[in-house]
Amino acid sequence: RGEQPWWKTAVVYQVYPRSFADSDGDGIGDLAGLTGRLDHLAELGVDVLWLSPVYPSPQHDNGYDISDYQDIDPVFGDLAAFDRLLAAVHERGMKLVMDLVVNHTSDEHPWFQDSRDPESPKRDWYWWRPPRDGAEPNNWGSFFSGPAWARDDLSDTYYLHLFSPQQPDLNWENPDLRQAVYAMMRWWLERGVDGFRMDVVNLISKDPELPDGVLHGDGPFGDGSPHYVCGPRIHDYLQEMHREVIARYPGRLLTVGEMPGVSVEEARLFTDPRRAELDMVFQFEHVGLDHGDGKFDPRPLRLTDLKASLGRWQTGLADVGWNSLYWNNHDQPRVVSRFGDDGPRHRTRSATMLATVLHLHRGTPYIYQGEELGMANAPLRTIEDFRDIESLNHYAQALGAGAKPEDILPGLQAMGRDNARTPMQWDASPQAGFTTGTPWLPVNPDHTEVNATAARADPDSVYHHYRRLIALRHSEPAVVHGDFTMLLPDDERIYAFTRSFGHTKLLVAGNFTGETVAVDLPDGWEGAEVVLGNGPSAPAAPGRLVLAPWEARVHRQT
Ligand code: ISL
Repeated sequence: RGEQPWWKTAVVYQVYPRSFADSDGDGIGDLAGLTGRLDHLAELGVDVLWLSPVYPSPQHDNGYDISDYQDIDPVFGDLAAFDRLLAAVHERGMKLVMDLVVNHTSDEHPWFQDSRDPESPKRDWYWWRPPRDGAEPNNWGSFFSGPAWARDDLSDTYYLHLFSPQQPDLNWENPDLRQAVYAMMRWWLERGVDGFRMDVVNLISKDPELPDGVLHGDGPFGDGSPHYVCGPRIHDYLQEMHREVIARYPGRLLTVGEMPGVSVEEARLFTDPRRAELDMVFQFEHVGLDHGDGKFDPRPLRLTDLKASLGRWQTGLADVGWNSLYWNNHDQPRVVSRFGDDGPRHRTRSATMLATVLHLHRGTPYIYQGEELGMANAPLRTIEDFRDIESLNHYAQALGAGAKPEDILPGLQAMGRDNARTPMQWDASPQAGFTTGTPWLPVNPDHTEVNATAARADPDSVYHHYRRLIALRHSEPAVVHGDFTMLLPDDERIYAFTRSFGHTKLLVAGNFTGETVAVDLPDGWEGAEVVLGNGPSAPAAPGRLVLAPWEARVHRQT
């Protein structure tokens, strides 16, 4: 197979710095806190730390609204603290990947402040348009409720914001803007960082005509996505970025583009090494399968849909490209609450089953902080419990449209992003060892039982299972390189597949229910060795694959 890129055998761990570890008691996590907890990552065995944004920011979207790309927000520390973190990561043989948020800046970024002046050379760095009939220039809605346009009184024109009004979209049509972004990326790489996770990077190319979107349902907004999701010049921009930045550091970096709405066909183009764009993308299909009419209208997941979706991505990126594998990030509800069972009886079993199934797919797995402990959704009761701009805006908009709180809250409780953002649970002490002060978002009361200290002491914990999964990936080439074949596509209870590499074959099976389930054992697997399981197995039966509630097993033949 020749020389393979290092990131194919790697496991990435995402840190949401606000919620990871607070060293100074202000209730907000920081770089010194994270540096003090790096052994947790090293002992887990992960290879890469992806750090969510730590740049100066008004924090309207917890740092995804950046007002200075080349500094650290004082709430997290300073550049010296960053350099200490980076050195400590490298000392442990790990790499550090930064979040790159260049679809938009904060409205407080000097670029945007300059751009407000119609005569400024930076005017064209953002999307300014005159009013149409005294109102918004087109009918697009924003991701965070309301129109995608805000009016600036200074020039009586509108600017585009696909997210909040405090996150104006950058105009990538402008070559000077692109060069400024590349220079900034090189500055971080010279400082020693090892790559970038690129926020909504498939939205950076817009059709400059900015045509109206098609209206659907009874909402006021048109769907602008055909005009900015994987827009007309997206591949040009990413190839240019690769030439100007990434190619200068051959073999060293990891790049992953976050891409809502990306298709398998497009992902093949983005991740084909011969095209020199990105190493991998985050796609969203599998985390949209339990959405009804929008993400805040949840419906139960059908396991057959999950298998069809992930199976299609496995096949689609088998010969060219590479998958990224994730259940969780800072925008998604906790997977044990979502696709597993977070009750006391099944939490460990279902969390470890979900981990096993995901990590045995072909691709690079991403673990979101606390996932390795089986952390669950937050007990968010009233709207006062929410902090996230997306949830608060959705609530206000739905109330305004006449909905009642009791109709809006269940969707927010199930899907709201604050579920993922409660503080990391280090121990059973009152603030879970996260802070000595008052945390910005309350710690989950279940931390008395679900925490890193307890998990380390228990060989059967979710934590030790993740550790074993990572070790298996590092020692068994079939996990990294093996071909993927889905089994039982029509079964609603068991997720099963094989991986084969040379003479080695793995059979992976996970029970997605709270009952014992038996299916026919595929030919040739009778009596095969179990290389990894998540607890006591159901009694075996000849010719049958029997799985206890939420059981997962990896069998191997050589
Ligand atoms: O959760 C979502 C809204 O319904 C997603 O669509 C999410 O907004 C989208 O995946 C983009 O996410 C990224 O960019 C946002 C930021 O708020 C998210 O935290 C970030 O991951 C804007 O920068």
